[in-house]
Amino acid sequence: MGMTIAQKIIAAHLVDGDMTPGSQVALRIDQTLTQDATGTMAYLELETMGIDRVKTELSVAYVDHNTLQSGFENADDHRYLQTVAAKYGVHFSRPGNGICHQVHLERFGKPGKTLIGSDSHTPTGGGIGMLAFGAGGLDVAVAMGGGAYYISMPKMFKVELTGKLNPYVTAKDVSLELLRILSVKGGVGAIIEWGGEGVKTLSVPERATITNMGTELGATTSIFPSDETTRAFLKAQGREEDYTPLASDPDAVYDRIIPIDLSSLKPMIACPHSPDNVVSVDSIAGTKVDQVCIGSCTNSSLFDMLKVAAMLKGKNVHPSVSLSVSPGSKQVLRMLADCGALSDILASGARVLECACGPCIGMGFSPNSGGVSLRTFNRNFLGRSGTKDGQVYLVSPETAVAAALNGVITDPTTMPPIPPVTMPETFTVDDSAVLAPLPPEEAKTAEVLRGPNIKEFPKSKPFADTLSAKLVLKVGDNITTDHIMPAGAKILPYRSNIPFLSQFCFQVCDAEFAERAKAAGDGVIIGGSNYGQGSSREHAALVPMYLGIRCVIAKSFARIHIANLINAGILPLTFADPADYDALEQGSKLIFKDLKAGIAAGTVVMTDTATGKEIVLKGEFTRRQQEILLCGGLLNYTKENNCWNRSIRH
Ligand code: MIC
Ligand code: SF4
Repeated sequence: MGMTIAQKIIAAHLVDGDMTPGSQVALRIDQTLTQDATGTMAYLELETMGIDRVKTELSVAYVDHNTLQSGFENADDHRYLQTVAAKYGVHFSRPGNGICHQVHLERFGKPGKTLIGSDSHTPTGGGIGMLAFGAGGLDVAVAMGGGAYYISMPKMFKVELTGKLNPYVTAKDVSLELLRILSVKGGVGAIIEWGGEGVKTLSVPERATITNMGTELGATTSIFPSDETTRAFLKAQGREEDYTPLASDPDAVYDRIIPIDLSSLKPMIACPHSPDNVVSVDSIAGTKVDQVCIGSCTNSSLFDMLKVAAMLKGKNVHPSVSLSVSPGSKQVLRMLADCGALSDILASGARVLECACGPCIGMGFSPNSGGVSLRTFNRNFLGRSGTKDGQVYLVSPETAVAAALNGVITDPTTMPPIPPVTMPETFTVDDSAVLAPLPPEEAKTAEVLRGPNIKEFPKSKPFADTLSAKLVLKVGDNITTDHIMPAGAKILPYRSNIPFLSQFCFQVCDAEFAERAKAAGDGVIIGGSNYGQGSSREHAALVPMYLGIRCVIAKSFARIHIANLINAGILPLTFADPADYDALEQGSKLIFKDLKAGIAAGTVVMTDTATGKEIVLKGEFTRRQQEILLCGGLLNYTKENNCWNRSIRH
């Protein structure tokens, strides 16, 4: 039987397991990336593993999230990351060089290779045919140490593209349309492959926008074929030798095929507060807009920025709109400057921000109270912008500019035409902001510099056979990691300080949660479906663990978050009968008996002392996951078993 692209890459990297959907596979990882907000934890974890140097083909540490430096904290963390990277054999991309996913695509990604990154949008690399996964920091640390990456073998979905996008209809609209069709949980457990005749009409940056937003579908990852368009992109980046063609076999079998006719699409918009709350732009045209933000790892390529500049050229931003533009990388910014497009953007009245995540993660540029903000980003979760009652909509760069010029939501197809934007034959290549690691001999004596912002890693405890715990929080469906552990300018600098962070846990849903959880001792959280969707931040597991949470029971979990819970030694269980969710009340005392046998058997029985009812819970853990849970988390397990050496690279 023929294979899909993803199956071919998995087969070529399989260290352990069989490729039947749902069973565990262990993959050899060629490349890793970290960013600063998750990276400090990942390198602290790497340091405890007792290895001298990373064992991947390439590892890169980016600084792109925490670039405000409103106190010593970020600057200290940057210095830690720079020195730890130099010592352990990791390349360091300096602050200002750009957003990790954009820079990695431009300078390092390779078709056919595996990549894991401590950021959920790592699948952006699928735009050039990489098999790229978002993961928790600890999984990335283990991969840097040469250990395998474990996933449950995904199902294969294919989006069959036909036709060609019309002017002012974009790759972002394709992503939004798929979110409309599938919802934020529609991709869970699946890899989404993009195929069909329509693929060749899409440039690499357009493909990368689409694979980037596969994360919002909950997909394990997304991938495009590697073809002549990929070759041309790599050649223009001065690295044609990294090209390998990749295609699925004609008789490859997919679990689901979703047809999309590119010619029939319209500009789309995701309304507050979920990326799948999608309607067509024309259906809400005329809504007043206060702010427009262009950038983020989804839409900050040169291709996007040139279209933005062409639309803004000779015009002025509407007086009631504040427009920000953040180019995705130094390469993009320099090329905009060199061709004069930057001048067109500046002349329009836009505020040009640093090449970083910026407003996407609430690092500045929060909207006014109740303000309507149109953003070319990938997430519009409640409160993420830094303004709790801000109304954030997700759009393409073209729809964003149309609103910035008119002051109201505007269907961009009604705007005057712009000349077509083509990909350059040569990009400006300047890797001077990527610092190479020290040679091994020098690295041995090099010092890693740590500031007072870096606090001790919290310790988890192994499970006893009986657990008596309080139900400290009950929440509904689609709880995001932004609810569990918010980010933003006020909190993000403390990503290496779990005790400080803990006071903000679940603050968006329940301001008293942290105090209540601490007072309860051992605690349990009850969630609805798709619990933990969104980011890869392991802080959304480490902080609850620090606050005493031992178990999360939900209707279903998001992929990266469930892995992070297990890694942190928190037991994730689902209801055998989802109706049991309704009967549980916050404040109840819950008793779990025969836990060890239950974890091994995949069924745990819990008594709700408020009603006396016995509730059956499920947790189908692999042998390795059972051992991790029983050790009290991956770090304990890895130390006890010296196991990154077990699943070492072949
Ligand atoms: C995000 O977009 O939510 C982030 C910030 O990039 C996160 C990582 C983090 O929380 O540091 C992600 O997507 O994984
Ligand atoms: Fe940065 Fe936003 Fe992309 Fe996350 S989604 S990596 S915060 S730009």
